[in-house]
Amino acid sequence: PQLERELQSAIAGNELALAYQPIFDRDEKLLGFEALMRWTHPTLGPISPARFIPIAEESKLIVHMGEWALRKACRTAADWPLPLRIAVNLSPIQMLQKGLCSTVEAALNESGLPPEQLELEITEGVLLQDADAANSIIGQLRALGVRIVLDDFGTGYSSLSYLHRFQFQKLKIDRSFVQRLSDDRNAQAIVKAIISMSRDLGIAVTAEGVETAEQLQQLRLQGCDELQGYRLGRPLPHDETGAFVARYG
Ligand code: G
Ligand code: G
Ligand code: NA
Ligand code: MN
Repeated sequence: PQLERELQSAIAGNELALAYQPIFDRDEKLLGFEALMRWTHPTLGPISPARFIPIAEESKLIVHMGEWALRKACRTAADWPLPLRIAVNLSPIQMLQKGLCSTVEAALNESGLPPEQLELEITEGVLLQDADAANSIIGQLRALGVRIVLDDFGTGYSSLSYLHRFQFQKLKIDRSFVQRLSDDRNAQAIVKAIISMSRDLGIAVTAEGVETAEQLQQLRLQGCDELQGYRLGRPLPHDETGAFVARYG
């Protein structure tokens, strides 16, 4: 309750920020960034998203925070000197909130960011919660021209049937599989199967949480389209993204 109250004033108090983690293709060409929310409390210092996102979701503050993040991320990406993509996370609550499409449309219009440069990352929770509503929202968002990405794939209950039932353009292999790649044959088999199935379905695949050269090499060999993780780049503060784009883009 304490943190919840303080989170309420965090946006107005300029305590929220976005960090930007680079995403590369197999040849290490920069494709874009994922926007990740950060909260620096005035006295407690940085508070991990693992702690404040759940509070924000329970209190529905995430709707307001998520809208702020979306607009901020679009404005940032529109200013980069190259047409790179920006991926923004949507919480299930935000996803099912009335007005999401107009919020997305407004963020695109006011920033001037072309819709094809915006990716929205959703998690499977929302698909389980209300599949029909989620499907209709995905359709509306796609009609705006943005891409829909299924995040954290392979965890939870995600079933293969989701992939043709809902119209994702990309899925992200959860980092728990990526991290087990070097010593776990089951993880290797799962990652290989996800990549090959995605290829057959015409869906792009990103591996997240790539931390070692060995993981990177395996994922490349298996034909994973996009790569993200500490090995390739840590989340950067807003003010460093411009120079990063100029240097690596
Ligand atoms: O940033 P970090 O690596 O610690 O992220 C922790 C968790 O918080 C991840 O599950 C991530 O998806 C989530 N997260 C980070 N930024 C956002 C955001 O802007 N919106 C939502 N809904 N979740 C976010
Ligand atoms: O849930 P989501 O996939 O959006 O989570 C992204 C989170 O993963 C962020 O908190 C980000 O800081 C974190 N992250 C990004 N790259 C790596 C990595 O290579 N290793 C680990 N352990 N976490 C990472
Ligand atoms: Na994500
Ligand atoms: Mn993820």
